[in-house]
Amino acid sequence: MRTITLIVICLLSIVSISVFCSGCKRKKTTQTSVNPPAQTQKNIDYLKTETKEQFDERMDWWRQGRFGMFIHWGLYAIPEGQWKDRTTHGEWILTTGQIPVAEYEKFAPQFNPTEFDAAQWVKMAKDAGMKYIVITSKHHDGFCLYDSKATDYDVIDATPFKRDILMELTEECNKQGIYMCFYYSIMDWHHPDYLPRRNWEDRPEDGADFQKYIEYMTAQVTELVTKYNPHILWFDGEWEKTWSHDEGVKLYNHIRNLKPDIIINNRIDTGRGGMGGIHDSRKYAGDYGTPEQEIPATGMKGYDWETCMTMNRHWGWNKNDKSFKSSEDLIRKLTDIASKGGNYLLNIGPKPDGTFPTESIDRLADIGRWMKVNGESIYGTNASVFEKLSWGRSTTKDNTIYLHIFDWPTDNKLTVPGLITEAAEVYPLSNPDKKLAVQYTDGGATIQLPTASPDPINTVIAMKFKQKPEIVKTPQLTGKDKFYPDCNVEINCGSDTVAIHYTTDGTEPTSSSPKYTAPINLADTTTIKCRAFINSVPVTPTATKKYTRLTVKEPVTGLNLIGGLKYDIYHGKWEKVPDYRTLTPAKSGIATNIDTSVKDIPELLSIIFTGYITVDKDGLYEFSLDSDDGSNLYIGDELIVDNDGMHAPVMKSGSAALKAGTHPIRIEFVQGEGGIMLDAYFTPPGENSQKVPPKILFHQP
Ligand code: FHN
Repeated sequence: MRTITLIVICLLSIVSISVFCSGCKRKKTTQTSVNPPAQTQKNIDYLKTETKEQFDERMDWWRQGRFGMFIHWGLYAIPEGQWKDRTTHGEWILTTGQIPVAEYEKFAPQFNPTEFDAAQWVKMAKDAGMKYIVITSKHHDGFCLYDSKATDYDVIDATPFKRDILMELTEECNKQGIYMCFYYSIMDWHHPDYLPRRNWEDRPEDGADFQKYIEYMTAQVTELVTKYNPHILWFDGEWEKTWSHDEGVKLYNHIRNLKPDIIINNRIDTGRGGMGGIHDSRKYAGDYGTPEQEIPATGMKGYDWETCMTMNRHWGWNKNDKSFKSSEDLIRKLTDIASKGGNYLLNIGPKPDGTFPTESIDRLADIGRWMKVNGESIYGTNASVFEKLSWGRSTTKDNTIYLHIFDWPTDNKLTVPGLITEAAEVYPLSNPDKKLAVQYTDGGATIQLPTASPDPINTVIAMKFKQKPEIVKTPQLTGKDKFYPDCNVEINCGSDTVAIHYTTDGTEPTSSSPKYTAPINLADTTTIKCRAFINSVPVTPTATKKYTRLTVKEPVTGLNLIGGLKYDIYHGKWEKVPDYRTLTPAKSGIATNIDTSVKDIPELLSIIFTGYITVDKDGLYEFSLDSDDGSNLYIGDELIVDNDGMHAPVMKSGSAALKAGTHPIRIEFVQGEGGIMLDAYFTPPGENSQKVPPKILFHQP
């Protein structure tokens, strides 16, 4: 009898370890979520109330830091990228390997990274010159690298390791002066209430309640913030249709009310705009843009942004992936990003034993050696003041310009185009005592470099000025390229001390052409060419811009109008707006707003809105469509906004010249699979951009 009892007890204990009920922790609580922290929960809408000064103060340490370590670590490290006969998996292996959740859970008892050493990890980040660490607290697989009260699918309850990895890292970061930050995935392939399911898996959707999942996620985010006090919450996995802009805003404010100075990336909301990292036309929640595996060609003017990037091809550990970027490539990418005003979040995928890949360790050490000498040319810098430098990049800080030389000039003479202010001193950061000679000519400077490059990867030269240096740039012409009835054009080249000469007949400007002294008024279609001169010597390329005066559209009269636009919905799968004249609508009616609220199915449809718009004054109207997927806007038969095709949320605009009165309008929308969104904005003459209000939309009965 005794033996049988013992066997039964052992069996029961094995069963209880291998089957995880997310949302409850057998040993500690029967609740599906933690109690909210016992504190007065304020309810401030930070998106509406935070001032620019407050925002700048909150972002300052991050802007100073410029460089961080990303860490993707979890159960997905156990298979090391291999599942059955495929060896190219990474952190997505549950999905890319189509591993049933119950099967995937078996990795948990194998997770025992005995070599994990928080002090060593943090020191490697610090020695590499990194100022913050963002680690996956929970990736898409739902497994938590910390002691969560909301689930037993975590490192304490589900693995033999039983140590709170995030707490050990947090304590070590606090000790070594590194900002500890957490990645958290909204998408959760493990939690029974998360939707949608993977289309290949066998777990039923019946009974799943996404609102319950939101409560679970909110509880986890709350415990992460209140127990570990992270400096950033780095959200991800926001792109599936069950997550919404409204939920993103709500969660953003919830977190800010818990910890007002925390920074939150833009993937908490739905404004990421794909891998480009930011949807720059509408205020979404989130403090900075998150381009991934790419560096925006000209940065993101007016936005904070951070490029996250792998060292090889995988975020999570893959033992077969040896395609690590070189240290030179990584240092130059860091420089390129900083020269465009961004941060660099460089990823490590630790091994199952808790060590970093050797290749990563070597690159961190190389980067650290470069940063030790040149870090001041990265930390707290702003984007380059130059348009393009053939030999490298530039960063700026206060009255210092840093020149990052990738390609050493064969004659050892470095041309700095457009610089017309003399520097007080010029020297290599690797040898500040070695002052360099500079020659200043019209519209530029030439630095006499040493005969050999001190650092072939990137030698940094500092140019220190007594006052803000003046840089002459190719003249910029203001104003939209379409106008009505007239427009004023301003020209700027970054300096008030040089002459800009221009023409309006399409000919090349010379020093004898009219000098720009005040805005140029245009009443007809005109091409302006302009160029900067010093002592009659041209010092910039010529800038050209054509301004087109639109033909004004006369209103239609004699109509019997009723409020609202007619709409027709067509079902089908298209890559662009279909030719709906050949189709039969599945549903028709009258719409008050131009949006997708009339939809009768969630995806694979097209909606056509037709009717009239009534405007109260003559002038130029800019229309914009913000949509996921495609959309077009016509006034009469003219296509004004072309935002067609399958894409993440993106806004496109166009202009029309309208006389006061009523004009025919048509909006076409097409939706593939996934996220769905349509908003229409317009900017009447002399007003700000605003949603097209229902009161100016009509149809004929
Ligand atoms: O799906 C994730 C991916 O696994 C990884 O975490 C990257 C890192 O930014 N984010 C998502 C893909 O955009």
